[in-house]
Amino acid sequence: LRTIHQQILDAKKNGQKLLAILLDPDKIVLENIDHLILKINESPATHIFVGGSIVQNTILEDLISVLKQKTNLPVIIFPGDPSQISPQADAILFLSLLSGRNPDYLIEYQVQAAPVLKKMKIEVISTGYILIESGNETAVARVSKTKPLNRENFDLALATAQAGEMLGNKLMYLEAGSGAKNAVPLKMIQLISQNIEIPIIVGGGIVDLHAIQNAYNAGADLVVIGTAFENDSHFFES
Ligand code: 1GP
Repeated sequence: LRTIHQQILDAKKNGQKLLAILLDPDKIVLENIDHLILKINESPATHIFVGGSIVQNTILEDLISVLKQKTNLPVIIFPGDPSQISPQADAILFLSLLSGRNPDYLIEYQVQAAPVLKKMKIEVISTGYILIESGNETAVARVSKTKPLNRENFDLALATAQAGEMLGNKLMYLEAGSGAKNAVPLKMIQLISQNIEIPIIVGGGIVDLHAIQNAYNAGADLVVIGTAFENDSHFFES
């Protein structure tokens, strides 16, 4: 059985682009989940990400178990903090917030999570997480108390991504933040994708199908759609 990481590498090698729908357990009403699942199953999504900056309720477990029962897509935890771990998920993005200088999000939470993850069968995927200034304050910046990278400082963004790759990150996530006014600049995606080997995830503020395609053309291997699908479950039909 191929790991999810291996599947992402294979997709990149074969030029197949990937798409994740991000579900924030805090915003899901489980009673309405059947309709949502129908729409996910009709969509071109290849992965489901589950997580959020602040997940206050305990429906993470319930949500993942429904998703595992009713879709065939791999469910990957995209955690905001170490409380967002579930053995039912297929994998977890083991994030380090490389753009910030808050030690909690660089290593402390990883230290807390490691022994918990070690006891589970879950696949752990080391992922560099780079937050790019988006024109509005997003939850990631607020909750992590870190400053995003300047969206015009391409050299710094590239150096950050390369440092993450050298540290052994298996994926690099370029993030504008959920509900970002401006998505990650296409030229930045292009520069980074041409200068690192590992697959690139891009998300935050991508609100139409055209923008998804542009991100792919710039070099994104996997695009994440959260808010746009949350606001309109018919998003992928237009
Ligand atoms: C946020 O990248 C994801 O972490 C998705 O962002 O909600 O803006 O699609 P949106």
